Amino acid sequence: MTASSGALDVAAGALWFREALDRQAQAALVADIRAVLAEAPLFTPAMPRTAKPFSVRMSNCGPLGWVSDASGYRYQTFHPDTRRPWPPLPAALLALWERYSGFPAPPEACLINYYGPDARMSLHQDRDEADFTAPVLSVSLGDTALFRIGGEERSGPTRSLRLASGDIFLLSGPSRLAFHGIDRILAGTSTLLPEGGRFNLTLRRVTTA
Ligand SMILES: O=C(O)CCC(=O)C(=O)O
Ligand SMILES: [Mn+2]
Repeated sequence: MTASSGALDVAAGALWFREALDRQAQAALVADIRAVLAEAPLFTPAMPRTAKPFSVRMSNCGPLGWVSDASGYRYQTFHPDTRRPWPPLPAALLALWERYSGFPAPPEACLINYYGPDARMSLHQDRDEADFTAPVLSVSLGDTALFRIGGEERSGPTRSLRLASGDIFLLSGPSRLAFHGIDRILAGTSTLLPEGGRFNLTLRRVTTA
């Protein structure tokens, strides 16, 4: 298949694959993520300079992981608390990248976000990577999220989408640097996670291929 077959074109290069993963595939991914988190527990990132804590908790797998603390945003090879290397990328995530990314080189990082019922993520661009020709591939698991997406200008128009469990979203091409964020989580909309809330996984290239 081509990268865009079956996708809803939200904007040029912003591709929404609704219900890409069935319940069994979602549950298998959750098991993979729980195994990662047993080695690399969720941590609470903080804003650069102000050190204000994020409402989203995070971890990573793959050779590199994204972290944020008072000294800034960056990718690094190890967990900020345990100092141990990030666990490897599960095979199922590598397979999703191969199927949906349209990019020849494998992902180097998977950022794992966990949103409790009150977590949100303000409007931002993903721009800590060296190569914007590679897409960012996002997988949603658990409660539905109100996702906001605009263009390359922070002040430009935005639209709001409901990302549900099993949806895949690709920020690629002209939308690779689109502003986006999570306004809120719709608690109780999924039974996938017994504890409630939402995992979002984003697969990224970090270096130039
Ligand atoms: O949770 C989401 O769907 C988006 C996450 C995101 O934008 C990020 O981690 O950079
Ligand atoms: Mn992002």
